[in-house]
Amino acid sequence: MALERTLSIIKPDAVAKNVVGEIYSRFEKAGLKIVACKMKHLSRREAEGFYAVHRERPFFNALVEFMISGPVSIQVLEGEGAILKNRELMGATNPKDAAPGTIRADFADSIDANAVHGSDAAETAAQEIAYFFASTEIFSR
Ligand code: IDP
Repeated sequence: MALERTLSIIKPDAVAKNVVGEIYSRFEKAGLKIVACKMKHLSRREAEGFYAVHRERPFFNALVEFMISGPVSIQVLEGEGAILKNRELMGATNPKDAAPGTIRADFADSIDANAVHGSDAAETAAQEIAYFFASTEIFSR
């Protein structure tokens, strides 16, 4: 498996629940290394730009409102097969469908407030990482 990087966001609901460290710990225990991180309160423009692919979806406005409702923790995770590994740790988009022991099963309240974001493919990972981090802010091994 290839060494990959993926973008992870701990969303406002999980930051408010004070489980940032618990979620970081799950990444590290799964062999993912946090090679960049920052906390940020997204502007409307930043959230709309990040989720531009969903602009035509009925939930777009609610998603943006939620993402700007409080600070988020944004990180780059690096490791073998990091993109899929992070998606497995996260669990299904709707926490009702998320497998037991996944981040969303344990910490998400609803499909809107679902605790975490993770890139879904290599191309989107590269775009999403560049959206939030300069290359000088990423500290690889
Ligand atoms: P993902 O976060 O699991 O990759 P996406 O389909 O990319 O899921 O959707 C992005 C985000 O938009 C989801 O995490 C969720 O917060 C929100 N979302 C997706 N589908 C719905 C929906 O049907 N209703 C409300 N919010 C949704």
